[in-house]
Amino acid sequence: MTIDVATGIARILKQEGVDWVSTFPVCRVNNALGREGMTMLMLRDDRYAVAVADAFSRITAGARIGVCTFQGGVNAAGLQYAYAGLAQAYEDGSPVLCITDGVPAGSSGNSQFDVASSMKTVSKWFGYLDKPERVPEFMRRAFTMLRSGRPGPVILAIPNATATYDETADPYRPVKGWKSAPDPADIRAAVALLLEARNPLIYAGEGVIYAGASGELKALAELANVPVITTLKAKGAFPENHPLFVGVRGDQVEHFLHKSDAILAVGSSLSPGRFSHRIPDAAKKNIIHCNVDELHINKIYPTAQAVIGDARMTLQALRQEVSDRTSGAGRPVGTMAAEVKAARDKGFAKYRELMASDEKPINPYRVYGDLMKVLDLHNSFVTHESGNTRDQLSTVFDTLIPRGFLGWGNVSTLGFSLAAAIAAKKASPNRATVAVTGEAGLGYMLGNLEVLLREKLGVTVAHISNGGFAGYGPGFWGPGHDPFTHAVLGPDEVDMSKVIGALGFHSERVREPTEIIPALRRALAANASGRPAYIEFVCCQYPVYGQWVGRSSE
Ligand SMILES: Cc1ncc(C[n+]2csc(CCOP(=O)(O)OP(=O)(O)O)c2C)c(N)n1
Ligand SMILES: [Mg+2]
Repeated sequence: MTIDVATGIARILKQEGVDWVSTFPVCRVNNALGREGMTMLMLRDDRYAVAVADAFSRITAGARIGVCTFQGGVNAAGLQYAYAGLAQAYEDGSPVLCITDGVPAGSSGNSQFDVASSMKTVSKWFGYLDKPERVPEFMRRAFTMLRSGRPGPVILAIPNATATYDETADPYRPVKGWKSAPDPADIRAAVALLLEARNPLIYAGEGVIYAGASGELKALAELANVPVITTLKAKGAFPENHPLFVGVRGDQVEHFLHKSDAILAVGSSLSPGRFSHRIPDAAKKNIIHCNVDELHINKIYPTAQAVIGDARMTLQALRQEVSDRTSGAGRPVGTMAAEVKAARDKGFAKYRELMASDEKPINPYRVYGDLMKVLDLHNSFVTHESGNTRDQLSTVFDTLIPRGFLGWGNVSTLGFSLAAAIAAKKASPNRATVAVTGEAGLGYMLGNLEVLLREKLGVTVAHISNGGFAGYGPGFWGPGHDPFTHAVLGPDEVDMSKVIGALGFHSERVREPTEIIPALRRALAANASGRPAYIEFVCCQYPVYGQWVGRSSE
């Protein structure tokens, strides 16, 4: 059977379990995708097309691969605009499949912008389909990379979507994805270091979520009786009401990081970026680094013991070894849980007060505290924006299930929260879904709000409206950090609830702390019938939150 390239791609995507594709037009594979019955989720810009698919891969932990298409080729306007989304997906290691038009044969070198070299810097693989009959080969290779090893985006450029090939010559079989188990000798050495440590600490990264290893993480932590911190991107990998959970950031995290003499890092690159901790006195600690990718070993800090392999198999093997060495008893329980509780109580004291605050304008922590009261934390999705909402929520928001909260952003590209919320609704349509944003994030998402109405996506956008760009405090405000690039029109000048209400959202503006819970309930009720909601919480400027250890505030 002779078919065209675009139809071949559409059929293979269906074989791979893909039933919708996010897009911004034009891309020459789109019509075939539509003809083959693929649901096309059309966003309002190319960056969002990438970000929604990217977020879908993150939220489903790669179990369902997000796929997007956007314009490329000689007129690569879409691709150039999508670059921000691609760079973020690459930075955060998200297994998203991106399909774009390729520069046709005979047209290379015509434009100023070099597609191939730019795409190579933001992808695990950039494949240029130079012959139509290579469709099955390229798709096989793409899905192998998307489902194996360290996650990252794959970009396929299709220079001629209507060229034909024989579909029966190389029949496509779906790709499973492969994992590797760690070397048993490394497991033994790692557990020896762990058991001889006086103050070990588990540092869990997003690899735990991608490996579906939250249960194994909990089992190891409990048997070895080791406290746990998670990275921003792994928030929720460990239940945050567990007696061994220390936090993502805050004074208690600082305390345990400083105190530790061994760090068991699992599924984290341990890269001290803009939104993660440094390991204090790293040279004096034994760092046991469990990772799927050898490129992270000895990357920043000296690795005392590496364990390379899948996080789930690694955690299973570590737990078994701890059990074998301790005749099933694990490390003595001692007072660890009490110590964690005391440190958390101390670290949280001021935030707990703020979460009950009656002050006006509303303290943002009151919104977060009330949000936790309204949501079923076992069946909801919350995400943050770049700026104070990230820093505050990652300090206090209790996450009880993996991906009940999506932390994101090794670099944090404003506007991603709405894309994440759209993807969360696609992944779990019955889950209450809330994106918490400041005004900068809101500005980036305004154009895409129509998508929620058109697609009947019951998402709530909760706006912490404080009339200024805060960003990276402390001291960002007014005469503080960036005095000339701070103030924007705030709630006294513009009523955003009217603006967004006129679009068709259920919208409210809340000034009274006592109105937060009723307003959230009304928004979630509107969401349940497929209507998106926007609530503007008129808040004070309050740049207070847990710090990243070892990073001076800028
Ligand atoms: C694409 C992009 N450009 C610039 C930044 C830098 N940045 C981080 S937060 C921020 C302003 C945030 O202000 P707002 O949304 O009002 O949040 P607030 O902190 O006030 O709650 C800026 C400009 C970014 N994160 N992403
Ligand atoms: Mg603001």
